[in-house]
Amino acid sequence: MPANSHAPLARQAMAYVLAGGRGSRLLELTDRRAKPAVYFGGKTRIIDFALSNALNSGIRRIAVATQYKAHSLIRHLQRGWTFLRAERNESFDILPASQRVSEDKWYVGTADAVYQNSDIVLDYGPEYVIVLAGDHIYKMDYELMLQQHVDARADVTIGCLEVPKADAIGFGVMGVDESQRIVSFVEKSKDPPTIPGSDDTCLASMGIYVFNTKFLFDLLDQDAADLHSSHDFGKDVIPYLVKNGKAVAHRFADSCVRSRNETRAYWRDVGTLDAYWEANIDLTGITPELDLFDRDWPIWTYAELTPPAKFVHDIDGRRGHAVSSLVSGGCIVSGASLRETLLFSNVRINSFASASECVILPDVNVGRSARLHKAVVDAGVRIPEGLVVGEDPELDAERFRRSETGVCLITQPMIDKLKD
Ligand code: ADQ
Ligand code: ADP
Repeated sequence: MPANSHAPLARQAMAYVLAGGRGSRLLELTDRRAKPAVYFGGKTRIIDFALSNALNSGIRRIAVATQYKAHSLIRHLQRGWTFLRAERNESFDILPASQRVSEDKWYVGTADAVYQNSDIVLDYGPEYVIVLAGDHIYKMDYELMLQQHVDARADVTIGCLEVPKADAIGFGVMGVDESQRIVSFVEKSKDPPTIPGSDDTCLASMGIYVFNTKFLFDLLDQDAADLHSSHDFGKDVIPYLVKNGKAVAHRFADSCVRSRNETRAYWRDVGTLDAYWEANIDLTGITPELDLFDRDWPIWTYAELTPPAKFVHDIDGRRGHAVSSLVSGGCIVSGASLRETLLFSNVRINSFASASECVILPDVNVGRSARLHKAVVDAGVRIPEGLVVGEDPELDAERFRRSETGVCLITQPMIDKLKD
C-alpha cells in the first residue's frame, strides 16, 4: 500500500490480530478450539469483535496470527472473512504458526508472533501497524486511536482502560502523566500501582498497540537479538519503550463505540467460564450492556445458511416457546420451553424439555424431558432424555465442570461418561 497522506489513517494501517492463545480458564470449551474461535452472543465468535472493529474503523488490511488448535478458527475465518480483495488494495491473511524457532517452541511470545511474519507485513507496506488481541468483546473505533498516535508523534500508543485493582493482576498496568505519556509500566504485578487519587482503580493495558511500521520492525529486530528477552510485548517490548522511547496511553473511553442503548463503555475478557456465561446471559435482558442490534457498528461473522428458527406445538399440543431468549436460525423448539437462554444455530429442543439461563452452542440436541439450568453446552452435544442439570450441586460437580457460582459446562465426553 503506497503511503498516501490523504487517505484516512485506517486505510494506511494494517491490523495484526493475535489469535493464538488457548484461553485455558475457559476449561473444556477450549479443548478443541482457540479462545478467539469460541462462540459468543448467539451468532458470532469472539474474534469477530476485533475483526469487525477493524473493518468498521475503515481498516482494509488484516492479518491473523494463529497457533493453538487453529483449525476451527481458520475454518471460520476462511468462510467469513475472506471478502477483502487484493484488487481494491485490501488483504486478509491467515498466518499459521511458522515454527521457525524450534519444534517444541513455536512462537516464544507475542512480539515474536509478529516478528516471525515481518516479511509478510512489510510486503504490504502499511504506514502503521495496530496489534490487537483476538479474544475480547468490545466495540472501538481504531481510527481515533491512530489519530492520537500520529498527533502525539508517539513511538507506541497503547489502548488502556480503568479496571478495579482486584482484577488488574492479570494485566499490564501503567502510570501516565497529564499529557497521557506513559511513565511506568508493570506486567501482571501482584500489587499494581493505582490511579492517583483512587486506591482501588488501575489503568490497564488492553493489549492493543499502534506503531509506525518501520519503527516496529527495527525494534523487533533488536528484541529478537536480545538473549535476555522473552520476546513478549507486555513483558519486554513495552517496558523497554516506556523507559527508552515515547509510549502514550489511549483511553478506551475516547474511542469506544456506543449505541443509544448502551449506557457504559463495554469491554469484557470473557476469559473464565463464569464471565463467559454471564456476558452471554446478559444479552437476554431488555437493555443489555452490549447492544448487538446496533446497525451503525455491525458485528460481522460467518453465518451458515439456515432456515428460520421454528417454535412448534408437539403432537400432544404442548407449546414450544421462549421468553427473554436469543434463538438463531435452524433451531426447532418443539413442545419445550426456554427462558433467558441463547440458542446458537441448528439446536433442537424436544418435548417436555426446558432450559433456563443456558448458553447452548450450535448443533446441540436436547432430549425429551431434560431440564437444564445455568448450563453452557458445547457445540454438537447430545443431551440424553431426562437429564437434569442445575438442581443438585454435588451431582453436577461429579458429572460436569461446575464453577463455584453454579455454572455447569457440559461437553460430549462428559455425557459419554454418564453412560459408562
Ligand atoms: P495476556 O492477556 O496475558 O496479556 P497474552 O497471553 O500475551 O495476553 O496474549 C495476548 C494475545 O495474543 C491473545 O489474544 C492471545 O490469544 C494471543 N497470543 C498469545 N500467544 C500467541 C502466539 N504465540 N501467536 C499468536 N497469538 C498469540 C496481554 C498484555 C497485557 C495486557 C493484556 C490485556 O501482555 O499487558 O494487559 O494482554 O488483555
Ligand atoms: P467449532 O469450534 O467450529 O464448533 P467443532 O466443535 O466442530 O468446531 O470442532 C472444533 C475442532 O475440533 C475442529 O478443529 C474439529 O476438527 C475438531 N474436532 C471436532 N470433533 C472432534 C472429535 N470428535 N475429535 C477430535 N477432534 C474433533
